[in-house]
Amino acid sequence: MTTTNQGNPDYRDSGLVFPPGFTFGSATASYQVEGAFDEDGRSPSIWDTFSKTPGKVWNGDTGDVACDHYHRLDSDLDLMKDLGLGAYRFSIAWPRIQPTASGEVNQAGIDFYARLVDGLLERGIRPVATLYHWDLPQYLEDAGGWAARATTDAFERYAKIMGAALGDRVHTWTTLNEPWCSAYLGYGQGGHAPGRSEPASALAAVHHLNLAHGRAVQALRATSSGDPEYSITLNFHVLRGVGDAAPEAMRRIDALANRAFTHPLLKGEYPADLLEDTASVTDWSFVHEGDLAAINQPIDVLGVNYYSTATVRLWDGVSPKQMNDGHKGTAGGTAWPGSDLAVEFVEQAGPYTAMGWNIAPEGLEELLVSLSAEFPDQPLMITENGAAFDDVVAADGSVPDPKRLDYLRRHFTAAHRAIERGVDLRGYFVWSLLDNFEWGYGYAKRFGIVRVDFDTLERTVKDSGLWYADLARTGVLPE
Ligand code: IFM
Repeated sequence: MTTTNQGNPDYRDSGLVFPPGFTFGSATASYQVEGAFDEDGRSPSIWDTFSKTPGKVWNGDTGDVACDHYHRLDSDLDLMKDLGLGAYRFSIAWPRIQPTASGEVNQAGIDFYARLVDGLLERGIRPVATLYHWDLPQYLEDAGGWAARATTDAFERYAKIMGAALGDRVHTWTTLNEPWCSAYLGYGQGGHAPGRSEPASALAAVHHLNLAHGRAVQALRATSSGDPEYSITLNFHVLRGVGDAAPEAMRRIDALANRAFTHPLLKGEYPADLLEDTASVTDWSFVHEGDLAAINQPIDVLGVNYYSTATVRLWDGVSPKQMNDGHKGTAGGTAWPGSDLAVEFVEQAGPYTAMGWNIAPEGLEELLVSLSAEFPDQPLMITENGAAFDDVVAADGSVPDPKRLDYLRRHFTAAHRAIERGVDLRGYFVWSLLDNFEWGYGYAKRFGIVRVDFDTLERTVKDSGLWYADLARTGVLPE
């Protein structure tokens, strides 16, 4: 690795050389891009239900059509090849695979993902498949969702099916994407599907998601006939604190948001302070004997999603603010209505992306270095990083997006600095390949390095996509 101008305080380096074999990929998720919501046997997920509930998603947008990726698979695969991607991270829609409560397998669903995986391999792109990126079959939510232990049994059965179907060809299995969001936004804060605001259910969901991961890794290992790698993707809170009690505020959120996942997954235990902090909400009796050993499976890579930092302050009892994932300058938070755990997420200094998230590449370097210090034998992979901005199409049809390009340059610089500091970072997936359905924000927020015109569904590679193609081909951070 060599650097030309390392040390630029703005993290705006160029000429940095990434290590040989470093993976340059891009990512999407099923509900955000596929569309074809009721085709070939797919049944509704919690996001179909949620997005069709008035007032839940901006503009009433849904994933019914999304990017129509389901019908445009071949041309999207060609696009990935043109961009020089080394790997593509996608997710599998569980309701396509097991559309009914009987659990019967829908072959048409398997066939779609087999075509996707084969199409990637034909083009020399490694398939990185996530089993769960938030589209829980609605029938499972009706039976209790992630607050119910039975959902982990169902997930294990689903993992077995996918291991047997694609485990000869998938390069990396990822069990879950961002279980923090599934548990806390879905069952605590309520801004994501299924939209429940039940603190005790959110903590039960944390445990059941952790358990589902451990069981799925074992199920995938037992059924995959190839030699895939195993992983999970977490979204970390890189914390700053304000006020006299800043260390305490940071400790509480670190326990809830970070260590509630890393410690059971990688150490086989829940942090004692997490159990103490949440004692008024739950007694954690949903943790059964043997669960922690089941959760603590060796994984080949830990997926790291990073967008921005979060600044917290202990609630002073005067101005309780419900934490949410759209508050200006925050990276999201955790709602604990009615509990004494309240920590406010306070506004941070800009600049901001169109999500209102602060741009802080140094937080990525800090996160990678701290994870590597705490888990020295655990290789890391950035499974999501990217930015939403309000793009403007130029008169010639091109999409100049200098702010996204600058954001990416600064975060790739941060990743490179972490590597130089000894972090075993294996690759980087830009979020996202395509503009897509951004959950509660519908189609209002564009994260793609490829623009999607949501009227015509036409794709246009943005300037950031052209820049990324250069990086992916050469392994050198371009000018
Ligand atoms: O679009 C999401 C993705 O589904 C999960 N991680 C964060 C992205 C941007 O909000």
